Amino acid sequence: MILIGQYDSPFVRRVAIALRLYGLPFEHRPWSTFGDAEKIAPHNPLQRVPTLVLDNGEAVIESTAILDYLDELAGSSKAMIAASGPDRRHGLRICALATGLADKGVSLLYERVLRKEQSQIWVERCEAQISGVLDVLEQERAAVATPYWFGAAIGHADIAVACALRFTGEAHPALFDAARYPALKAHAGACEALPVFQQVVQPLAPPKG
Ligand SMILES: N[C@@H](CCC(=O)N[C@@H](CS)C(=O)NCC(=O)O)C(=O)O
Repeated sequence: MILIGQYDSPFVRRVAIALRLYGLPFEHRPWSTFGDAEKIAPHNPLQRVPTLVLDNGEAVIESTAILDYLDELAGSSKAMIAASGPDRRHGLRICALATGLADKGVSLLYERVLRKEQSQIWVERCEAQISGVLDVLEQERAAVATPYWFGAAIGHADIAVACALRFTGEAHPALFDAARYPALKAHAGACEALPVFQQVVQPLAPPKG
C-alpha cells in the first residue's frame, strides 16, 4: 500500500498513525496537494490527500473510507472503534467533530493564504465553527475520566482529535487558547507523547498564494 500526502495534513496523519498502530506496512509518498498535483491526479482526480493506493492499483480516497478499509484489514478484535451500537455512534460523532474541525481549519487557512481579499463572512463563520467544536469537545473530554476517550486503549476518536488539535494550533494559534481548553490540552499532550505520534509528524507548510 502507498499512502499519498504530507503529515502536516491532520487527515493524512491520522491515517498514517492508524496504519502504524495496526502494524500494516505501507510506503509513504509525501506529495504536496498543490506542488505535486499532477502526481496525485492519476490516483485521485480530486487531487486531495490522503489517497491510499492498494497493491492492485485501486485508490481509496477520503480518510473515513480509508480508515474503514484499514479496520477491515485489522479485523474486528483490533479495530480502533466499536463494531456497533452506541459506542460506535458516539465514536463516529467524535471523529466527525474532529475532522469537521480540521476541515474548517483547512478552509480558513486557504482563505487566509490563497485569497487576496478575504471574505469576512466566511472567516467569521469558520472561526465560530472552530470555537464551537472546541467548546463541545472540551466539555465532552472533561467528562471522561479514562486515559482515552473510550477506555484504556487508544482509538480513532483519540487520534482524530489529537491530529485536528495540532493542526488547529499550528494553523490558527489565536483560536486555540490552551487555558480555555485544559482537557483537550491534556488529551493532545498524552497522544503527542506517544512514539507513533512523534514518528508521524511534520510542521505545517501552508500553500503559497
Ligand atoms: N474529507 C477529506 C479532507 C481531506 C483534505 O481536506 N485534505 C487536504 C489537505 S489537509 C487537501 O487535499 N487539500 C487540497 C484540496 O482540497 O484541494 C478527507 O477526510 O480525506
